[in-house]
Amino acid sequence: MRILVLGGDGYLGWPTAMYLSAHDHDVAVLDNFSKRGWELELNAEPLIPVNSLRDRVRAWKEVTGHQISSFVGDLCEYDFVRDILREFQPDAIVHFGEQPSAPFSMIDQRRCVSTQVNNITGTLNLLWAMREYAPAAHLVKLGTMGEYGTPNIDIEEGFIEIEYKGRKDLLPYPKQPGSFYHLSKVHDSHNITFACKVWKLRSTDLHQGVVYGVATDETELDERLATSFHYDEVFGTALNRFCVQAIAGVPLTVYGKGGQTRGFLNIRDTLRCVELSILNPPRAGEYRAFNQFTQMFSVRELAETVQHQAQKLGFRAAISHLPNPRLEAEEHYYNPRHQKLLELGLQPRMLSDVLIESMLVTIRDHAERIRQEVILPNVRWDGTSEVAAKAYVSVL
Ligand code: NAD
Ligand code: USQ
Repeated sequence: MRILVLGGDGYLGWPTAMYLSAHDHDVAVLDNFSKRGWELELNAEPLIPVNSLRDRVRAWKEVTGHQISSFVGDLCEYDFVRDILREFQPDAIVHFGEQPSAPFSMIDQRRCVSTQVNNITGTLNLLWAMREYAPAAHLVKLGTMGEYGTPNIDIEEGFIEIEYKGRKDLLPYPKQPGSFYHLSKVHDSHNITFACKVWKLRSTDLHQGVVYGVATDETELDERLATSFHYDEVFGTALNRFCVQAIAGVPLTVYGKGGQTRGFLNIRDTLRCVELSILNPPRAGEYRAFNQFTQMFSVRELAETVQHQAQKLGFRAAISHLPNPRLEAEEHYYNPRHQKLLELGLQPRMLSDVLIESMLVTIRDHAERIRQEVILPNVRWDGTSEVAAKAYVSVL
């Protein structure tokens, strides 16, 4: 199949592009390197050095013989998006190309607005370009479990059957997102649903949980193929951060009570879920949602698991309960369904001692690059993070 991976320079986009290319698909990546700009702006570089996209594409060809094409440009430029779809004629489009961080969207007015403008405009441009030049293509869109929030009832996969005053309907599951970033995904979901309805496009909205992991089969082929692994407070996610903190000797940063429970998955399962979605497309006009995670943990449990493993390697890995910079429930009911990808054949890789140990060992190999000043949280959900944002900029 011809597959276009948007955001193909990112943490998930680059490994996905390699994985699909290794599985004999004709793959192109698109990116505008905005993430590399945000990293500079916040002085938060990935732990493992990341080569330029051009060098990674070249190394991939050298190592495997497979070609990945690359397009450099902004999804917010409509003419660019339209030209690429007209030229590449994808069968499937995997859309990772958005600003992915909740804390980034909460730093200040500028980052909030730019997150929503970037994410929503890019996706709308894509939908219009698909309508014009690739109406049969399958849009596999990366959304988030965070669209649902943490309601006190079970979470369904996208839709819930409701009986009200004697009548029944299957309706979109209520959304209670927890940041302006998560809200951008809700807006995307609504726009995609509508475009599928009116233009008979087809889309799978992957409501993905928090991803962890530093390596995939393909990144392990050659160090030049490494992906962008973050541990800073803005772009790093919980388990990845805890592993780096354990190695750095920084007490693991559990926010508040740590009872916040989320769905998690290994980065290798992200790739497989995307592949399964592509191989089993929806019909024309169909918008469907899959909840994409394999296990649930509270933040406290995760920290204790990392602590246990790190101590076996001789690291103390204390745990600290910091005042929570976010506004979120710290103890709550959480029971989301996640059957649809399992029904398509997903065989989850569970978080194991061996897996955490291998992450810790990889991180230990790069320990000299860990910068402690980017670890502690400064971004606050109450809108008072401006000082922190200015402090970041003054570092430049
Ligand atoms: P990432 O920032 O590493 O990758 C996103 C890529 O998109 C970056 O390379 C960036 O330069 C590019 N991009 C952003 N805006 C663009 C634009 N307007 N035009 C062209 N390229 C643009 O993020 P990631 O962690 O790989 O996440 C990928 C996607 O998956 C995001 O949409 C994110 O919201 C979603 N997601 C991530 C996780 C996770 O834990 N990492 C979990 C759930 C969902
Ligand atoms: N948390 C801590 N300590 C930390 C970091 C996080 O306690 O050092 C807590 C947060 O308060 C939150 C939970 O861990 O309750 C998850 O936070 P996170 O930073 O790991 O993940 P989140 O901000 O939710 O965002 C990440 C990705 C995003 C994706 C989302 C999936 O960055 O792209 O959409 O996970 S989900 O969480 O299911 O919405």
